[in-house]
Amino acid sequence: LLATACEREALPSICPDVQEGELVVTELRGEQDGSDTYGQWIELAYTGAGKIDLEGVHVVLQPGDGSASARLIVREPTTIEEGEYVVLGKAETDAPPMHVDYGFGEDFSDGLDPGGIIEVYACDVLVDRLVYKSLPTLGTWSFDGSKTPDPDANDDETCWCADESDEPPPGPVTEIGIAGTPGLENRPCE
Ligand SMILES: [Ca+2]
Repeated sequence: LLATACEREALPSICPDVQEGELVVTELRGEQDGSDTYGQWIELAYTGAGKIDLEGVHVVLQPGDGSASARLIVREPTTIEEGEYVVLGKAETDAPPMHVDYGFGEDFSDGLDPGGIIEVYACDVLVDRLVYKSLPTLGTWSFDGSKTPDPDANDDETCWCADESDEPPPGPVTEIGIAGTPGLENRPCE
């Protein structure tokens, strides 16, 4: 068998209509210490107008140690409306948990690197790029919720903080761990 036999093919024909800066990385949840079922995820805010479908969006994960990058692809229709957030989670595509909008576990089963670079592409448009240095192992790395999600402001590390709040997301509690705010506006940094 070829080493690449298990890799799924890209979807080059789908170019989502997303321009530079219209999707902004707002929150990251990496590997946790202790009991956790929320899992790892990447939250994006949509800063454009109307409603878009993210199918075909590629997210490239470049580890900070310079090792090989990974690529995950949104392979199913995943809509997001103006001012909303979408959560791409390391979960099964067919059965993501409630707080995950799209599960990328079939593309990428490793964990998020503790430090690295995340690039969001719509075909050859680099929509957003984030460099992060050290994900918290309790809760999430969170863009300051007192600021409007912005592709330039999120380049400024001082606009980020760890969200370690033990307040669960609204609704029935079905998961264990320090959740952060998946799919919701972030908490303000203090
Ligand atoms: Ca959030």
